[in-house]
Amino acid sequence: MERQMIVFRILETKNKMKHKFSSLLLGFMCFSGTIVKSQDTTAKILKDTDHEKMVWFKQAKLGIFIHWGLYAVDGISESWSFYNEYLSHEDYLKQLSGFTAANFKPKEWAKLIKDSGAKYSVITSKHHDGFALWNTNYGHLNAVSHAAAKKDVLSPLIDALKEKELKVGIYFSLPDWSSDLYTHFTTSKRRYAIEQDPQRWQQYLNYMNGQLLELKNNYTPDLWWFDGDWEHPPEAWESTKIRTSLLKGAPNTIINSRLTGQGDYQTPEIGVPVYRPEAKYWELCMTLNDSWGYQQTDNNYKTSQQVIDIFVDCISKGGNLLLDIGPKADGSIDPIQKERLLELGSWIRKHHKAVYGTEKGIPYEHFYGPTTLSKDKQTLFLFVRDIPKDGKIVVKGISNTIHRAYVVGNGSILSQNKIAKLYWNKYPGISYIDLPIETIDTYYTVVALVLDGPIELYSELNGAVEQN
Ligand code: H79
Repeated sequence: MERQMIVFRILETKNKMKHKFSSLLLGFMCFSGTIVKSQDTTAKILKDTDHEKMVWFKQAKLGIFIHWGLYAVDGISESWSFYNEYLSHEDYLKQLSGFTAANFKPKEWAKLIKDSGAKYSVITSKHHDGFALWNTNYGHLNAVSHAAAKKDVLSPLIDALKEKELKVGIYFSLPDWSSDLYTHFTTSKRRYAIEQDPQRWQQYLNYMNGQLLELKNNYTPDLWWFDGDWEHPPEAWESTKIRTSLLKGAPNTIINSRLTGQGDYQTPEIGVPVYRPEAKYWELCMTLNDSWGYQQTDNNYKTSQQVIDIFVDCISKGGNLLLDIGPKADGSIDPIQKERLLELGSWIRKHHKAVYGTEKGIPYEHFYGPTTLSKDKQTLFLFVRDIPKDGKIVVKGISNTIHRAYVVGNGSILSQNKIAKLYWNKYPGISYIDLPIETIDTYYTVVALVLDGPIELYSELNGAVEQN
C-alpha cells in the first residue's frame, strides 16, 4: 500500500501534460475542420521575459480596453467594415465629420475605469484604419487635422489615467490600411507586394516607427498592445528591432504577444480559455456585447453575472481580463457599458482579497468551482456561483487543517465538518462547509479557507483503504 503526499506543483505538471494532449487533439481537429481554435491562444511569447517587470501586470487582474475611433460615428465595425468591403473607404472616411468628441470627459472615463476595479487601461491610439487619436506628425488621418474634434484626444485621456494611478497601455495596429505606403487596402485589393517594392515598404516602416516613437516619447506607456501582426512575417515587420527600440530607456515596458512573438504575455481574444493556459502571463480581451467599438445596433450585452463569470474564470486560471468598452463618437459612454463596469467594480471591491495579487487556483477535482490562492498559498478562496441546495459546499483532498472558513467581504465565520477521515492514515477526507443563505452574494459568494500552511493537495489514486 503506497501512499504519497503530492504537493501542488506535481499536480500542476500533470495538468500541463493533460493540456498538451488536448492542444494536440485540438490541433488535429482544427486540421480536419471540426473546430476553429480561438485566435492567438498559442501565440509564442519570449522566454526571457523579466519577471520583475511583470509583477504589477500579474497582480492587476483587470484592465479596461477602449476602442474609440471613426467607426463609432456610424456604429459600424472598426476598420473591418471597409476592409471587408461592406462600404467604400471613401464612405468610411466620411465619418471624420462626425467624430466630434464634443462630450469627451477624460477624467470621467478614468474615474469609471478606476471604479470598475481595473488597474490598467489600454486605448486604441490607432486601429487598422489608420485613424490616429493623437497629434501625429506622420500623415493627416488623425483627430486633430481632419476630424470634427480638431483636438488631440489621446493626451488628456492618458493624463487622466495617470492621475488616477492607472497603468497605461497603448494599442497600436501594425497594419494601416489607409496608408498608401501599406501593402493591404481591402480584402480584394493589395497595393503591392513587399518583394516587388521593398523601398515603398521601408517607407511604410519609417512612417510606422515614427509614430511609435512619438507615442513612446509623448506618453511613456507601461504597456504596448500590438494588433494585426498576422499580415506579415516577423522579418518584414522587423519586430525584434521594434521591441529593442521601444524598450530602449524604458526596459520595464510590457509588450503583448502580437508583435510576431516578440512579446511578454499571451493575448487570447474572445475565446475564454477552457483549459488553464500554459503561459505564465496572459490576458483575455473580451467585448461587453459583440463589438469592440460602439455599435448602436448591437444590444447583445453580457449580463453582469456573465461578465463576472468570465472575470472569475480568468483569475482562477491565473490570467487577466481586458474588458472592452466602446465610447460614442461624442465621447459619451453608453449607460449599459457604465453599469456593467460599476457592477463588476463593486463586486471586486467587496472581494478584493480574493482577487488582486492572487495566484491561480486548484484543480476542479478538489472543489466544484473556480478558486484562487493567496500569494503565500495559505488561504484558498472558493468562488461559489450558485446557492448550494443543502447549504453546504464541499472541498476534497486538502491535506491541510482548515483553521478557519469565512465569507469574504461579509466576515461570517463558517462551521465545517469532515467525513470519511480515518485517524490512522493520511487520506484527508471530505470537508463540508456551511454557507448560510444570508451570506450569499448576488454574483459569487467567496469563501476563504485559512490553512495551517501552504496548501497541500492529496492526489493519491486510491482513497483511504486500498482494497484491490
Ligand atoms: O481590435 C479588435 C479587433 O478589430 C482586432 N483585435 C481586437 C482587439 C481583430 N482583428 N482581427 N481579429 C480581431 C480577428 C481576425 C481574424 C482574422 Fe485571421 C484575420 C481572420 C483572417 C485574418 C487570424 C489571423 C486568423 C487568420 C489569420
